Amino acid sequence: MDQLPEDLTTAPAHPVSAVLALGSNLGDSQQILHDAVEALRAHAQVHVTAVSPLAKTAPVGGPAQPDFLNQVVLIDTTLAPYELLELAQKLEQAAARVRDIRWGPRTLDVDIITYDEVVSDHPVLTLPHPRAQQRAFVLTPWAWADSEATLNGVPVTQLAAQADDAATVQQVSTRQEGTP
Ligand code: PH2
Ligand code: MG
Ligand code: MG
Repeated sequence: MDQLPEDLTTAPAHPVSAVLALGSNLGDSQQILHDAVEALRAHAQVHVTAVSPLAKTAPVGGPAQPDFLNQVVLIDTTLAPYELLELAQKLEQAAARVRDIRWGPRTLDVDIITYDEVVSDHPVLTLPHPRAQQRAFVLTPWAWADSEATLNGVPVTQLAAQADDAATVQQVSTRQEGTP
């Protein structure tokens, strides 16, 4: 962790806000996302402030693969950016994620979309997430969770509408709220 720039390893003195994007298209995706959100809620240095509805989304990039369930979670945290990345990877491992094909199917992907105002071009953690701006599977559930959100100064609602995959994103009701 020594070689990482200080802005990725410095824990904030006061909680800062961050945006996480979750995705799953292998296994019981709804349960996997639910468990990941519960693990975030249980973490002493994470305060979950909003959880988006689930989005059913067509896969973007990679090989032919099943549709995804995507969800965005807003948090306040006292973890440093790199510590938050480690937590994201721990959640992925807990979901028995096997890293094989880039952009291929996965039980759980947890990406940090933004962390406070931090801008990083470090290959270990690029902030804001370099592809979020083009991805309705991130932007649309983010806008559902926070209709006022902006990314790089642009309203997330506007970016979501412009994204190539916008038409594939459908809100799904959860098992708890759902009918039989
Ligand atoms: N994640 C990717 C690549 N493509 N497509 C959808 N719909 N949802 C994702 O979460 C997703 C993707 C790489 O992480
Ligand atoms: Mg991803
Ligand atoms: Mg990822």
